[in-house]
Amino acid sequence: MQHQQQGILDWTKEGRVLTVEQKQFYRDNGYLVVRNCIPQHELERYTNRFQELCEGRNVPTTMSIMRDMTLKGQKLEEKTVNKVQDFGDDPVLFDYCKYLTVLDVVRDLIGDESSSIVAMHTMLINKPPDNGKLTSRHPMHQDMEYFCFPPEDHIVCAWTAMERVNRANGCLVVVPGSHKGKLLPHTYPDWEGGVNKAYHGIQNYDPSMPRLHVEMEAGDTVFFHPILIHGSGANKTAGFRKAISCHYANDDVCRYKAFENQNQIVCHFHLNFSNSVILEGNIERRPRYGKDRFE
Ligand SMILES: O=C(O)CCC(=O)C(=O)O
Repeated sequence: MQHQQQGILDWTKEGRVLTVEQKQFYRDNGYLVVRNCIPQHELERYTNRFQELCEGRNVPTTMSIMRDMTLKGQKLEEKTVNKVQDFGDDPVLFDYCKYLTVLDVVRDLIGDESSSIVAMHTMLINKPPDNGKLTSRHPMHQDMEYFCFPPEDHIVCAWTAMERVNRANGCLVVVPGSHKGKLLPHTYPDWEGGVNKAYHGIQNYDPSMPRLHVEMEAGDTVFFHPILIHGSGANKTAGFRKAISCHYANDDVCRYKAFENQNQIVCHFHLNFSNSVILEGNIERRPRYGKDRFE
């Protein structure tokens, strides 16, 4: 991790909520599972709100609701929607990004007590039962493919299981330690049944790399580095597999850089802290070539 030497990330120091061992596990493996981060009643609020969004109720104009590619043209409903993206203007779903049990871990991993943290990218990923085409698979990729606000070590994703996730319903799969490598070239995989929009995968991915299925209970959260190679398998069960996620960046360190590809995302949500209490979270969109955050 290149910025370690700058002293911002001190892996030898106990965090606010993480132990030195947990921090070092993240440093060495590029991911960390924290059990019981989000309580069941909150997960139920997010699930209910997702179901409302699928019915088209009070959908913020800034939000994208995406259908599985094999179900294009079909009515929006829980079994056709595979992703809700950019929920910064949704008061219920955005509560997830402000949840302090998550934010405390985020600050331990990409900053410190006084760091200013921004929520950069938000998703609720729904895997309906696979319809036989395996389109619920997510190819192995690195999230930095989509982001243009380095340095990577000051970005982290929090991904919370909204129900039990395991191999059968398509839990996350990670390649431990792969965050120590570089951002690799990505493309759409050449899969027979097709692949969902923007589900890019690493070109010439070597499937023999040792990988791990991250099985978790509802409310457990995996935090992972944006260079970590990860993906998820098909949901082969009859139930849904939902997860909610937010990518955070340390706003004191990360800066937008010139666009290299059009997939990169430009919008972020400020989280203002005062003694660890969130005062407000509001969406702020920057023009593609915004000035002050530009390198
Ligand atoms: O939730 C999933 O199945 C995969 C999500 C993911 O890897 C991503 O959106 O980057």
